[in-house]
Amino acid sequence: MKGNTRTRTAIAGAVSAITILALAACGGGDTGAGGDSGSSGGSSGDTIRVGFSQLGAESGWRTANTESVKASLTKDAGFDLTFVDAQQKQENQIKALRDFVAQDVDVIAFSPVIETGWDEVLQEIKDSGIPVVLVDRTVDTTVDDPYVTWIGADFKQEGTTAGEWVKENAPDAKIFELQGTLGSGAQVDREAGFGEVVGDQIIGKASGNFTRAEGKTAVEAALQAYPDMTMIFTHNDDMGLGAIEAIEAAGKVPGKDIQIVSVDGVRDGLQALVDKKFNYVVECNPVFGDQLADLIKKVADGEDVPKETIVIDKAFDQTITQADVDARAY
Ligand code: GYE
Repeated sequence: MKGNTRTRTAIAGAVSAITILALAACGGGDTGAGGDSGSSGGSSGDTIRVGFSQLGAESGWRTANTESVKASLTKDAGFDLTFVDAQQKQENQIKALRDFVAQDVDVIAFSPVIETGWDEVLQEIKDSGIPVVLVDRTVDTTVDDPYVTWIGADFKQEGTTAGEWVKENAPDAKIFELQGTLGSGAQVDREAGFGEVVGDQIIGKASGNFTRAEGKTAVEAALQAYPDMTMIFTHNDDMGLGAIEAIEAAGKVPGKDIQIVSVDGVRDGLQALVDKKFNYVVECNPVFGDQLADLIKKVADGEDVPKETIVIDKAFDQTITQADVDARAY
């Protein structure tokens, strides 16, 4: 049901405050309850077998997220990780999830490429008794209580933050919206948040599937279809970088003739901001492997975890410096 996604959005603010405190407590206070992995109950002291279905490798964000997950779920940290890349295909993810059930892993983690279409496999996982940790994107399902915990960003807030910058800095802009993978949590919620603030300025939309190549193609077509556009709101940096190529090929100046507002904040995106080709970037932080590892450990041990952990984002304008970009870890 829609409930999962909508509920998450509605209580995001309250949950993030609670979660930040919880994370601070874990980071600093490992001497107590969570720290003694050798002697307490559950799977403490044992290797935790994790099946992780990553949705793809479509963007700089995704690459950084995969690296972060792999760097945290290591053998040394007590994990036996099976990592499967679904290449942005839901059927590949469903197959991977069924394989994890057959392997009887301790915990299944996955980042769903789109929100719907998971009912059957989520029910199968539930029947197997294996706990699910949902990562990054969200699901929209009829299955009751489909996951133990979710970690990711507040996509709707990211869209709202982008919209507020536009409202303040370019209230007359005619905007083309470059959408991510249609039906993905990141697309649905960023679009909703942005639309609530500056929906009346949008003159057209099309999807670039979160990739640079498809973003470029979509903008080539949009430049023909909407010759009066003065701004692109892109749901990620990679598509925005493709947009730069299309705009320059059409003899226009990105960042001036056509402003670009983006989400993610990967190094190439921030470089485009320093180069004045992007105008504003809302961060979506992909580096949460350590928090994920913590959650998975607790889930495997049967400890209580928050239903949601919201990863904190920032935003950048053109005052960012080259030194800031060079210091970026991803
Ligand atoms: O913004 C985009 C990636 O789900 C937050 O997916 C993620 C999005 C991210 O392809 O670059």
